[in-house]
Amino acid sequence: MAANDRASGPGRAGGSSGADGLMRASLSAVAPGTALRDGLERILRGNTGGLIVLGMDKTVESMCTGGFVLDVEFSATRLRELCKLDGGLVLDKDITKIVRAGVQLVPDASIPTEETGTRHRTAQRVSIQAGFPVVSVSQSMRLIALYVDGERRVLEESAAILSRANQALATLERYKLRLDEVAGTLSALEIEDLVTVRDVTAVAQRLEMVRRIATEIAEYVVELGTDGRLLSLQLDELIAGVEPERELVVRDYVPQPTAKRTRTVPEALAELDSLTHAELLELPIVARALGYSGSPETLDSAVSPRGYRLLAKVPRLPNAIIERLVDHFGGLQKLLAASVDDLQTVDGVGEARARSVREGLSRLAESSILE
Ligand code: 3AT
Ligand code: 3AT
Ligand code: MN
Repeated sequence: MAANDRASGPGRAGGSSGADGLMRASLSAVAPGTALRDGLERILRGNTGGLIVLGMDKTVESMCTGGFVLDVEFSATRLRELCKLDGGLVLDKDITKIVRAGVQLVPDASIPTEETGTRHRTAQRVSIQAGFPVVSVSQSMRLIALYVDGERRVLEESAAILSRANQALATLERYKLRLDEVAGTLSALEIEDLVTVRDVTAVAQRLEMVRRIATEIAEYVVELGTDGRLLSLQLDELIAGVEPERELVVRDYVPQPTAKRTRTVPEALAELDSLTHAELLELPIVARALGYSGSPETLDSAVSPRGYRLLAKVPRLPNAIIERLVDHFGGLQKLLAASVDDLQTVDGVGEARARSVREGLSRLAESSILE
């Protein structure tokens, strides 16, 4: 039996959607540590082949001819034994049962496929026609391939994936150091009210770069299954707080709407997300994504933060209160100048909280200047 009999059908994965989401969910279903992957490796070692459809419905049913109708619990060893039969196997979409074995699959022959070999041509076509992932284990080429909606991914050995993932992790570490630097500079400039669009843009740019390389590593983590546990821990540690920080920077600096241009926080976040890699390297383009005019002079113009990002660093301050403080004072400088009494005029801020905000901001001011 598999070391880890986790049944994790692609149909189950939540969160992501669309074709990418299905590919990710399917990669996760065949990742090391799953019973399915264990079964596939057994087929490979046994030097037989396999054609396995990961889901059953009317469409799949109509493609099945011959073979046997089964209703047995899925296990790696059963998968391997049943693949000794000629023909394909059909599992339920949660990979808990084997429902057909030894079937000849007859997908629509008009569906284009660039594969050669009847097994792989069939796998690709079935994945398109049925919409379920299909796995082929090639006997002649000794490899496992996953087909999702016609797209083919060869499953690699963990060692190969890990070596690429570790390179990406080293890059992430470098990016993160640089991000911490520019974010620290921004805090110091905010305290002294000396921020320019350039400083903000540099932080937004670095946040985006960190986020992108982290997404890449997260995909390796999915593909690695249980072999990616350490990688996953390292990733989580490196990117803790990055996603909230990104939103806080945008909330602090998205320009006030004017007649000429308006940009909401979600719009700015989406714009940043949609920049190409080349665009991300150009500060004026990043500034434009944030909602500023993209002209080179804009980069040197002065801006002031609303205060969300620094208030978020004050311990135990609920979001609702942060919101009210920013609404009431309208900017970080006014907040920094506010006395305990001034702070108390805000709804929901009593004396104790006013003191803790006052102290929190003073501490931030001191530590930022020291940097
Ligand atoms: P053997 O008695 O093992 O030769 P079989 O009926 O068990 O015949 P297999 O399923 O093992 O056949 O298939 C063997 C090869 O026959 C695989 C493929 O290259 C070829 N083949 C089977 N069906 C087709 C088809 N519809 N069109 C082209 N080639 C086919
Ligand atoms: P290998 O790389 O040789 O494993 P292939 O694409 O060359 O795959 P073959 O034509 O050699 O495939 O066929 C190998 C086996 O694949 C034969 C049969 O057991 C299975 N197979 C091929 N086509 C189908 C199909 N339409 N439905 C079920 N099983 C199939
Ligand atoms: Mn062959």
